[in-house]
Amino acid sequence: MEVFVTGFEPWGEEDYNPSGEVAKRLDGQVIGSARVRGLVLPVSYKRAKEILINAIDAHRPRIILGVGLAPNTTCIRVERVAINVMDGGPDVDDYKPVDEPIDPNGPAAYFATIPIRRIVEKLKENGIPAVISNSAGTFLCNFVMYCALHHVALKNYDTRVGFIHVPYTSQQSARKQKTFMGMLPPSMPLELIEKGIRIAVEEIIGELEHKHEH
Ligand code: PCA
Repeated sequence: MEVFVTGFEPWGEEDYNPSGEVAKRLDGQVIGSARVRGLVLPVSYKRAKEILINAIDAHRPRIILGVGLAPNTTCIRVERVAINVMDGGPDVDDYKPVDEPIDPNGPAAYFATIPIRRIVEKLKENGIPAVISNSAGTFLCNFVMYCALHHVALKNYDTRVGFIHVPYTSQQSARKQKTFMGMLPPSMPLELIEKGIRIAVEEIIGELEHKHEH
């Protein structure tokens, strides 16, 4: 089976995006019975959607795991839900939607179709701080998660979709000038972020294969 791991390019004030780095690192890797295709998306509503949907139709992945950077977040956040709202920007094409629906005919929200609680537990067992998050925001990360869930629903594809927010890398935090309460922002080594995403993919595959056996 094929697994998409998507990440993002840098945008705005962020000159480095760990999510895109992880997608690049995992591209071509084999995890269990799956081969990973890493996609690095631009932080552009229009272009990210086109690239993502074309890739889904071309490759019909069994799993799509989106990854994005959440600046100033303290740990890995496994997202529960994507909402039909665009309310953040500007993106890199200078588009700044306010309270716009992603699809006026789409449902208000979709739940992730990956085992979010099992992933969080597994990450913590491996010493990686992680929580379930009940909001992926209203910018590109929520958008990509919604677009993927909406597209596979419309096309009736048998594809699991989820999204994970990651913190700054340690090196990225060490480069920051601005301090928050006199400190640098929370961070995680890139290797640990990558390991966390691998574990999430393993859990999703594990659940699918377990389902198959019964
Ligand atoms: N994080 C942003 C968009 C791109 C990224 O990596 C977000 O959380 O929406």
